[in-house]
Amino acid sequence: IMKLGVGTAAVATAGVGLSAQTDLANALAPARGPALGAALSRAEGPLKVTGLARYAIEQKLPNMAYGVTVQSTRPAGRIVHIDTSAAKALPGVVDVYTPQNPLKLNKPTLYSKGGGATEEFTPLQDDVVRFNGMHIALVVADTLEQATQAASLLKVTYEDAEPILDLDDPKAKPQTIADMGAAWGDAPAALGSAEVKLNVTYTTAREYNVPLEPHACIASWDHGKITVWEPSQWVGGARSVVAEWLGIDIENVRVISPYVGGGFGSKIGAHPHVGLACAASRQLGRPVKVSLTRPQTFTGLGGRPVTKQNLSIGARKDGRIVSIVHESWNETAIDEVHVEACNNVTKIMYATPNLSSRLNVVPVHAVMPGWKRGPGENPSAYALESAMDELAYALQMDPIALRLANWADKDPSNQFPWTTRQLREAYAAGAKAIGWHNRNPKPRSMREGRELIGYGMAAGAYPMIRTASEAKIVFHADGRIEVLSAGTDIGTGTYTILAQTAAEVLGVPVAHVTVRLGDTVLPRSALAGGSQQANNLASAVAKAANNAKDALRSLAATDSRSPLASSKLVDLIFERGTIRPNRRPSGGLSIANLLKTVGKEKLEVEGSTFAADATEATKNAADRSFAQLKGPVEGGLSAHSWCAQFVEVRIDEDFGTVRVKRMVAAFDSGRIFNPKLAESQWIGGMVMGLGQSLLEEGQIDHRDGRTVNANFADYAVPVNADVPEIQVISVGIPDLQASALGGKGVGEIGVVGVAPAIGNAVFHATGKRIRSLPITLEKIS
Ligand code: MCN
Ligand code: MOS
Repeated sequence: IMKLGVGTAAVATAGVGLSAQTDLANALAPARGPALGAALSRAEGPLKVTGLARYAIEQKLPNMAYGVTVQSTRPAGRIVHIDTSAAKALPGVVDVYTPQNPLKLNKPTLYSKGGGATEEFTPLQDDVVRFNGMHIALVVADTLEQATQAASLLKVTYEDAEPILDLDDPKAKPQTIADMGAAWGDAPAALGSAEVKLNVTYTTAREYNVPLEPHACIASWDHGKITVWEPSQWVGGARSVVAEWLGIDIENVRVISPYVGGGFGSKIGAHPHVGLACAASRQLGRPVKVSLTRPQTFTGLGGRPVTKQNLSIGARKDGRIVSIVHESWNETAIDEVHVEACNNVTKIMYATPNLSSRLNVVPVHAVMPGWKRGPGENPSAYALESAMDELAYALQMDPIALRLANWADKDPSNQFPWTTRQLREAYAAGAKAIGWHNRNPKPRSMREGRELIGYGMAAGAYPMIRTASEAKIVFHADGRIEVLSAGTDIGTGTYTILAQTAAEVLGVPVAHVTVRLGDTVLPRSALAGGSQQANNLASAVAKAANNAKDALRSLAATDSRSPLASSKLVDLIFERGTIRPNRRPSGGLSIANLLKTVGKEKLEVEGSTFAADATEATKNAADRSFAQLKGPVEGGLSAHSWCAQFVEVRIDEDFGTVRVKRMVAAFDSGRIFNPKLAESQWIGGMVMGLGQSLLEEGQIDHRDGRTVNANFADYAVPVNADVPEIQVISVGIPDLQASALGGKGVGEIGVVGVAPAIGNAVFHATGKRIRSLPITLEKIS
């Protein structure tokens, strides 16, 4: 019987040396049964809830200065002059950097050009105003209060230019991203002759990631080397960007990120304020901390851009799709390109003989957009799965039956076989749990008192991105076993599942394993993004653990001081923390005792999933840029996680308020390493999808391009009272072609398909089709 509870694994944190390993933790560790797959609580949970977890930006360094960025209040044009005299006259002010007195920063390489940067924008290097909220000055002082006050005293003179503020501005110049389109067959012709046709346009709002821990960093320059404490989903990428900004060798940069208070995509890249902190620290020869305020987290970096998608679907009367014609547009920065790949789901979900898809970006005077959970897949599934519901109603078919009628046996975009696709199982499990077949499918047919009742469903996918990782396991003679990796835990459970993985392979209790993460001095890891870290990194840890078993076996069998000397290697097994000959259950000794007996303080073993012939350069490229990123079709197989989302909504007929009453989703993420954590991930994604559907919308003031609701009061996200009963079901089976341990991505699939399920439910309840997010009451009534 598995005992579940808090603190079941221990964790040592980067640089802090704290350990949560307690008798309690030991008592709660699984008594028997496999460690991987156990529903353990987060290893670092107790440290976080007791305040012992020291986050990156909580480091207290001697002589630290504080930098506050000043942002443009105009959307376009140039800065004529910044008067810094009043600010400089204040006590404690160290310096004020502006385009007139800049800090030198080189332009970093954008991810789409093979670098690690999520924006090329490099503050203070010219006088151009690109958007309202752009960093135009950095004020550095001895205290945060002094810097904040001084920042308020800058007098900026602008020369305005005419801004482009949204997608539909006639002045806007859309650009087609030709190489991200998709086409097969003759989609326009097939559409023209289709028996049933649908042509719909769907839009999504500007959305922000706004993790609870705002973006901030501490940079400490010391004799040609720099250490940066920065909440990061990818320390390797941040490191390469810092090296580029400063024009120094990457070996002289260390990035540390022990804990991350959420990122949701916004902490994959180091953003421009980090560059400012680094350059200021070098200039001043003292540590500099730059924290964005909450409002600045809406403008210092971008979230999911506004998207617009036009979708035409042609079908036969029996429901078989004959053609899909798709075109999308998303906002991007005025002089940079961020593509929201709105065809990612469109092109793989259904077996259509003809498809064409074109992606466009529209430069506007706004902060460079970034990734927000399920970038591409999320808006893609929104349009496609809403349109599928429209088609189901046009054909008078059940929406699930329509989807099954268009089941894709292989990936339609490239004819590659799926690794696993438990989507039929997902439809069935979700439908059963919500009572799908008991509903009356007729719109506006179900009610309770003043409330209209609606049921909606939608499906979705998220790719299994395959990247190589490394890990090291250190066995200490005092019994501690450490797993080391540069990967990060952004609240997902990396600390926990890596301990579980090592424990599983080594046959030791999970509580004996401590995990150290988030530091570029540690072995290279896949980034915590694109739902790729858990599987790719756990594979490397498993490999290291297997290598460790070999190393320990040969130590036990060959060292003359070992009581197991002269055992046959194949006879030695690992069980409950001991190594013993297979046929002698009582003849074991613990790994720690083995090390002691042979006189070793510690044993270090590495594991890597890089190809055996991978050079240092290849490994570095994977660690520092997107150059080596392997997509979901690596090796001629198409690997994805899948979901089927179901919701029940209640709509107040008089007020048009939508309440989501129940959410049920079935997921195929392959083998699950820790059901408690995976469920928490899926539920978190679904709650984010709920916010996207009903609440989240960046509002832009069209007079000056300002983000009006740049705070948690006005940018609404779901609170507990908005969140209904949520049920998640795992229908995955181990997928050994997707990853070495059989898992697929978990972190983002939960946010895919929620918005269309809710929109479809709103239609079912009201008979009104809302084709833009968020679905607010003005749109309903
Ligand atoms: N997991 C599992 N079994 C698997 C795969 C994963 O049990 N087969 C569980 C593990 O607990 C693992 C977690 O799911 O730690 C997430 O794994 P994975 O899907 O590989 O995602 P990453 O580790 O790469 O994390 C990034 C992912 C992304 S891309 C976004 S966006 C997102 C997400 O995670 N941001 C998050 N979930 C988040 N959760 C929190 N709390 N905060 C964020 O910022
Ligand atoms: Mo997730 S948006 O890939 O960090």
